[in-house]
Amino acid sequence: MSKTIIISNRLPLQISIENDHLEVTPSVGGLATGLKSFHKDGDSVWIGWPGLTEEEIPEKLKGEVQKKAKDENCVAVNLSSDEIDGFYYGFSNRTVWPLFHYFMEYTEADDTYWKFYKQVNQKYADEILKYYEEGDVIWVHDYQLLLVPNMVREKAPEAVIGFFNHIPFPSYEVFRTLPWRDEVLEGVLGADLIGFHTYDYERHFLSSVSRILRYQVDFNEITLPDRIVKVDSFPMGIDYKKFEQAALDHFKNTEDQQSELQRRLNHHLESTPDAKLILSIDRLDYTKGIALRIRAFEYFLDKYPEFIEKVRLVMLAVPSRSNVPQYRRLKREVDELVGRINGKFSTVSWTPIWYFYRSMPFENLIDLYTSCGIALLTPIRDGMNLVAKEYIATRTNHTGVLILSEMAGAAHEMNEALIINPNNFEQVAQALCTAFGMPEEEQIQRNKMLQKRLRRYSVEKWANDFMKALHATRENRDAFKSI
Ligand code: GDG
Repeated sequence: MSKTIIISNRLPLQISIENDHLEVTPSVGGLATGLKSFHKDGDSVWIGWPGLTEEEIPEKLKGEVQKKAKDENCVAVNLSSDEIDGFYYGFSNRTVWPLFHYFMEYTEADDTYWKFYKQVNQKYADEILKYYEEGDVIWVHDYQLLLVPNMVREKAPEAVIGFFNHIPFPSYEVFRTLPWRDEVLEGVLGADLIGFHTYDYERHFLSSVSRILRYQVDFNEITLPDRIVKVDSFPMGIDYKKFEQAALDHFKNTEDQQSELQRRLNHHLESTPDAKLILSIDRLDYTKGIALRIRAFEYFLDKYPEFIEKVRLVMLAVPSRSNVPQYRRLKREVDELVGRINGKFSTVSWTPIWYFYRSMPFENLIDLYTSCGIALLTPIRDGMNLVAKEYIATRTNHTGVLILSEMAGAAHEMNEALIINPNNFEQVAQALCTAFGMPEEEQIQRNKMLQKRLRRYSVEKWANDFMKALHATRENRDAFKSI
């Protein structure tokens, strides 16, 4: 029977060593969270890195890692610490990530990183080929594996291969600056179907293909000498029911079943009339606009001091890529900003920002989503932003206001949110005032519309739509051959 082979840089599980034995925990992050339910329900194998380098795994536990992965229908790719440095922290996160998010000043062009990127992409491709059988469908994910589709195609020309890019694809003027632009485009074009979150990213990709490689592009099809490649947008959804149910269960908790975090959140809400909590959740990443958000919050408190002691920004920043200098600098900047603003506005009974620099268990995430009447998500660039969708899914009484940056892919589908430009502090402050004053009926009306859409375009539908379109390319290929 044919199966789906999913490939992403990281597995949906993270393996670590605790007291000489292996611990398995779920991975945090958009892709893992989104695809997990698709993987769980279907006949698929997931290939990726489990989170430990070859050097970190003691000899006697090596077989055990593969076994733990296999229990979850996963295959662990072995990577050395040099490979992780050059491929992951290097080319993926110092070259592609900043460039694709328009941070050109952070983008490094380093031959060694590129060499590792090719080497590791080949490792993933070889791993796929070990498991690939005729009739299988291969689904490659994200910017760390841009060369994999063509590497697989070279050895398995008949394979049906899909590629999905979870981050933005930049405009041609930005993409063209990459020294290895031809190789990267040719790598992705090994796929039969290439998917993006939005039409804009799709358009940017097509324009780069036509202007750099000079292939013929008709609407959303690229004609290669031997094949046609289809490009389309598939906005990724969430496991709506899971978030909705978690929120419903959360409200059933009796007081002694509540988490310490929930009790603290309740305390703030109960101790001040008209109090509101403003939530933000992101990986600590310069693309997420965390520092801008804190500055905009300062602007808001300066301009509208009547909100002092009434409002609190609850900010969860999940540690990420701390081996990359810009992330370490951002951590310092955020620490300083939070300290300065808390110092500036705090009163004896109140601090304006609650800042958590850690990853929280899912239950606490639900505590935050359900307790905060406003969510303020201000990325400078974001492929989609699943947090925005999760926040709306957990608002089971339909109240709450989402303030969302227009630079997030999610803004295209979430018109009922208050859409802002994160660089415009005045606009952010106005949106916060609007959110505070928004009548409950209006909140309910907006959220019901958002919820209806999110429920329909769930992650399951996203994966099925992509898969359906990928299967259809097989038929198109046969038609192309018969011309
Ligand atoms: C990339 C793209 C695109 C966060 N903190 C915790 C936690 N999370 C979960 C959230 C959410 C996910 O992580 C974050 O997803 P995002 O989409 O917001 O962001 P990225 O990680 O940057 O994801 C992004 C995505 O891929 C999918 O294509 O939307 O644009 O950058 O699901 O719930 N989960 C837990 N504890 C935390 O502390 N358990």
